[in-house]
Amino acid sequence: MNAPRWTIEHVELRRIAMPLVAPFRTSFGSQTERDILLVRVELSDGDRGDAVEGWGECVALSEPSYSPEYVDGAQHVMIHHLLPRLFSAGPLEAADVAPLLAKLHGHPMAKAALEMAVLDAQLRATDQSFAAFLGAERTTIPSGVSVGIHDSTDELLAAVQGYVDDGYVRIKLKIEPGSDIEQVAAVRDLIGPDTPFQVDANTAYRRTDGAHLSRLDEFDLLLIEQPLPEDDIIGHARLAAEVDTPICLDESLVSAAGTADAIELGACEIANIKPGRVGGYLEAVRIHDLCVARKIPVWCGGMLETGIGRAANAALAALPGFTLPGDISASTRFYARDIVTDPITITDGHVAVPTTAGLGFDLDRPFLDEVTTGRLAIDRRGTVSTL
Ligand code: SMG
Ligand code: MG
Repeated sequence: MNAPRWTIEHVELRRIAMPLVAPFRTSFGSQTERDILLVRVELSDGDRGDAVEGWGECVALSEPSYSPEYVDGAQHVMIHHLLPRLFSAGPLEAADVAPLLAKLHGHPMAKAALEMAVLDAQLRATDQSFAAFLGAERTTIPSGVSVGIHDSTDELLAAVQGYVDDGYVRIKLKIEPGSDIEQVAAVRDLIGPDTPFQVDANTAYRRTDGAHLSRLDEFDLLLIEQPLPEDDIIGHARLAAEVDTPICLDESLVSAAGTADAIELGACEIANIKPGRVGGYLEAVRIHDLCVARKIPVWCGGMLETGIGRAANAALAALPGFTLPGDISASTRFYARDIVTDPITITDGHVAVPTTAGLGFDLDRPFLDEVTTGRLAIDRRGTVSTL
């Protein structure tokens, strides 16, 4: 193995505002636009001297409602804690980022975005696609869509019909107490018995809801995602014993070690892998590998990413253990226009795995500038300046 040879010369943190095509409601709140933090790094290569650019996307939401992170906090921890460690580390590569930041607790989404930017730059510099780097051989992946909670069943069914018409091969429905059994029955009736269908509660239920959630068993769902609070691993294990539909964890899985424990305890029959939630794509691969070894099916989750994050997710989801369709819907599912020139599209219900060098996207720079709400530059001495 060659010694790592990249030096982070310069970092830019860019905030963009991306309106959603329609509000997206979950059990924890409604999103109408995304305030997204992008990371741009410039790496220099001691041998050649040319700087190479890479981009990462931080998946933290504007409020700490999905997980403890939020976008202002992610930006703060990057500037004041994470970046100083990376700048002072000397030559590195993407695999070094997580270990260099490991002594700082938490903040997986902020850490993941930094690792992602270094990875993108490194792959571009070595002219390698992310899929090739991962050893992923599939060239297309099945595309699932996540459908929010709607005010009425009629509106919900109209939305689901639209996604079925778009060709999505799997429907995921957000649920919460009071918007679950009846809506699931109506959607199952609409899409018929053969369309893969699953639900996501985003922690909205309690341990005592086992009998209620068992009522979902008759609808032949692929899984129930994160019914209980994220720290309630034993509760999920009990629910998994009580309910026939497999229990899948999302919010609860924040590391490979924790995932292994949840599986051992019987709390995680299926795993949703989200690189941001677990601290980066490389940890996501470790979780994939351990799930394959334990025969736990995995699928790739989504955080309403732009074309940057979605491209990387599509490559990750091409690994062989991703046997269930992920939340890798077309860019137009959430955004009228994306910040890349090659946004994710679906053909016959599938997404093409990117093959270009880097994470697999090409920025639409004029549009990126249009949606930019702020830019900060951070140099190797830690000086922050507004651009
Ligand atoms: O990116 O297609 C997407 C959204 C998938 O439902 C989705 N994500 O809990 O899995 C989840 C949610 C988290 C974000 S909700 C704002
Ligand atoms: Mg989820």
